[in-house]
Formats: sequence, C-alpha cells, structure tokens
Amino acid sequence: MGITSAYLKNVYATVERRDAGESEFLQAVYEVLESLEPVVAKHPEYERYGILERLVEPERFVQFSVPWVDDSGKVQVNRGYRVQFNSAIGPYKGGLRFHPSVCISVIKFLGFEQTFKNSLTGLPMGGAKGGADFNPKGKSDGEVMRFCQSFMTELQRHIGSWTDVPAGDIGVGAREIGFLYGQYKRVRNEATGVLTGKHLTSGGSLVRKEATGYGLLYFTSEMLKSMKNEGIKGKTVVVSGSGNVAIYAIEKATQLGAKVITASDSGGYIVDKNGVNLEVLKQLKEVERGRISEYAKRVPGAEYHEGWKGVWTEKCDVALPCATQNEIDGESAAALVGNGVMAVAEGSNMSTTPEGVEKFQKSGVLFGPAKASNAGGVATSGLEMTQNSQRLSWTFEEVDAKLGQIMVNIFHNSYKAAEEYGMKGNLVAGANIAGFLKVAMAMLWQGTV
Ligand code: NDP
Ligand code: 2IT
Repeated sequence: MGITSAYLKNVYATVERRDAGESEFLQAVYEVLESLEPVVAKHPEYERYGILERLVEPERFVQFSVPWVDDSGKVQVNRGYRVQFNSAIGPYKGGLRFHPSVCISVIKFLGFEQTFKNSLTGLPMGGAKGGADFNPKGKSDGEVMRFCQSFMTELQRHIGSWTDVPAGDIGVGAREIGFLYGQYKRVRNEATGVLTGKHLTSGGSLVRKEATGYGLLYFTSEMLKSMKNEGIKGKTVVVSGSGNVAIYAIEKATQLGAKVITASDSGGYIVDKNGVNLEVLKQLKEVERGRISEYAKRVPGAEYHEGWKGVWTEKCDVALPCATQNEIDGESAAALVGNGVMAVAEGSNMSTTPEGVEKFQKSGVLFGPAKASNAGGVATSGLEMTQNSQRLSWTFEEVDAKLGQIMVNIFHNSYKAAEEYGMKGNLVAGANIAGFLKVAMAMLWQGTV
C-alpha cells in the first residue's frame, strides 16, 4: 500500500530527516501513518491543527547518566532515558526497559506505540517509555539495587502519580520495581502510586504480574471466535521468550486447553511436545534466573535447540511472539504460513517486521498487532492506579474480569474501526485508527498550543 497522501508523506519526510537512523522509531511511525490514510482523507482538520506532526514528536525527552558502584567497588556509568510522548488523554504511562540494546530509537518507538495502546484500553493514560542500556543479567541483587537507586534519583524529578507513571518491561520486573519504588519514597517522602507492578504489600494489584500474558490469550480467543468461529482449546501453540509475558501467556493458554510446545530466550529454544511444564519453567526463570537450555536437562522428552529464530519453524496453529521487537521477519512468517499457522498475536511490542505482517495478511492468517493484543499489561496498570487512588484493593476475580472485558472491547473496537474505514479484517489498521481517534479528539479539544 504505502503512504500516498501529500500531508502524511510530508509528516513522514520530516521524521525521516529529523530522526534519521532511528530505524525502530521510523518503522513504527510509518506503519501508523499508513493506516491513517483514510482517516486523514475524511478529516481535513487534522492537517490544519497539525495533529500528526504533534503526534510523532515527543512532548518531552530526557536522557541522563546513571552512575553506580559495582561489587568490586568500581564506578560504572549507564545511560538512562524517559520519553513522555503524549499526554492528551491522561498522565504519561509506560514501562521501563533495562537491556543493552536500549537506545533513543528503541525508547521512542515504544513510547510512540504506547500512546495508541493506552488509548485502546479505554483508560485515561498518555504514552511514555523509558529505560537504560544496563544489563541486569549476571549482576548481583546489590548491583541491581544500586543501579535502580541511581536511576530513580534522577527519574524522580520527572515523574509523579498525576504526571508520569512508569512500570516494568524487558529486564524490569518485581525486583527492580521494588528498588525503584523504595528509592522514590526515600527521596520524595511520599508513598504514592507513582509506579505500577508494585508488590501486593505496597499498593500493587492482583493480576498485574499475569496481565500481559493473560490479556494476550483473552484477545487471541476473541479474535479466533469472532473471525474464524474457532476456540483456542485443542490448538498447538508456539510461544517465544520465557520472561514475564511468555510465562503467563503459556499459563493462560494451557488453562484454556491449548498445548504450548515451546519457550525461548536469546540463546535458543526448547520444544516440549507434552506441553510446557510451568512449574519447571517458573522455578527456572522466576526463581533461579537461569537459561532456557536448563529446561531440557530437567524435563524428560524436551529438546533444546541453539538459536532463538528456529522457534518459528515449529508447526503450530497459533504463534505468540513474546520476546522482543522484529523477532518474526519475512522468512519466519513464511515458515509459519508454510506450516499452516491460523493466527498470530503479538505479546512483544512490534514483534513482526513489515514484511512479516504483509506475509500473514496476504495469506489470510489472523494477525493481532501488539498495540491491541498486548495491552492487557498496561490496562491492569491502569486498574492498579485506580485502586491506588481509591486506597482499596480489588480481588483477583474482579481485576481479571475487568481485564478480560477490556481485551474483548479492544478486539471489537479495532475490528470495527478497520471495517468502517474500508479495511475489514485488518487489525493493524483498525488498532491504529481506533487508538488514534480518541487521542486526536482530545488534542483538538484541548487547543493547539
Ligand atoms: P522479560 O525481561 O521478562 O523477558 C524477556 C524475554 O525475551 C526473555 O526470555 C529474553 O531472553 C527474551 N529476549 C529479550 N530480548 C531479546 C532479544 N534481543 N533476542 C531474543 N530474545 C530476547 O520481559 P517481558 O516478558 O516483560 O517483555 C517481553 C516483551 O513483551 C517485550 O517486547 C515487552 O516490551 C513486551 N511487553 C511487556 C509488558 C509487561 O507488562 N512486562 C507489557 C506489554 C508488552 P534473554 O533472557 O536471553 O534476554
Ligand atoms: O509495553 C507495555 O505496555 C508495558 N511494558 C507495560 C507498561 C505499563 O505501564 O504497565
């Protein structure tokens, strides 16, 4: 298809010029602008009010140094970031990623996507993302704590429960959120809902840990039911990753009667034809922080294969990428299609390259884009914020029911938006359009400058 309107071409050319070389950010922007062609054609006022120009430019971007002392007494320095992308519909909201690959482009693509995802949840949250090029792997708890404390010593001046509310992402889980929260409280003398994903003893919400993975399955089930009149029960599922999103995607898929046969990390993947053993996986990943190769040594019949990409050559009905961006390229998509995959839903953000998405869509494979299918994590963060404001805690069942309803709504709103704008069945376009319309309306209502 490609971008054809003069207005959108111009917006993209400006981003390309100003943000040259930020490949992930450019990829994310291009996809959204392409989806918005029919919307812009119907709403000439967006150009007059510079809505797209404003959406692709972060409202604020901070970069800071994070010095910390390692266990040998040596000072190390990492680079920290927070992008506050868009606050039209609520306080900035989005995760923190600690991974050596974190850079401006990665943070900006994630913050940009978050704006539309948060809008889709129906909750009042703007888009943000942050992180650092720190690698928590192989670090002691003390090193991780000192890093988190230094990171928060700077970040605290930019965030707040009505300003910007960070959470976890790759490399940031319960341990890191605890250290970050502890430092915020110490510096600001304020116990407040400034982070989500908190421990249950400190204002956390039940279901937040499980939410992204569970939400992914609620979305996938609704997509299968509505578009193919099928259920997830009895399906063979391939999952990549073995972190927070992957583990709880595997758990919910298994509870719903599917058989998940894989899990992976950046070193390789395991195949367990009997269905992944969650007890072993959780012990290995959540408790021991070990490698997935260990799984095959502990579970009879399971095999380990070097290299993470091979996971997409395993035959399945449903594929759920839950590791990182661009993990499914055109070649992997072709392998999945060749093996008869029926549905793909993204747990990781921008899991699929544009070539991969095109392959799925042209082959009639149902495709759930991350903004829609992985929104359960941030949606439950939104529910944690509500509980913090109320100073109450809801039960597991209450939160889970709200999460389920939000994911079903996201599917239908995306589906309807695609249909309304002449792209029936294209959930990429539908999610982009549905997410965009609410943000654009808020921006128009609030005035231009
Ligand atoms: P975790 O850190 O818990 O797990 C990440 C997993 O992905 C690990 O198995 C990791 O393997 C693998 N991985 C990470 N980077 C790479 C890479 N470059 N190549 C191959 N494998 C890689 O993170 P989460 O589970 O929280 O996040 C996974 C994805 O889900 C991310 O894209 C994140 O943005 C997205 N997401 C997360 C949400 C959340 O609430 N946590 C919400 C919505 C989306 P290894 O240990 O070898 O690095
Ligand atoms: O990508 C994401 O949506 C997240 N990492 C969750 C963000 C959040 O604020 O819960």
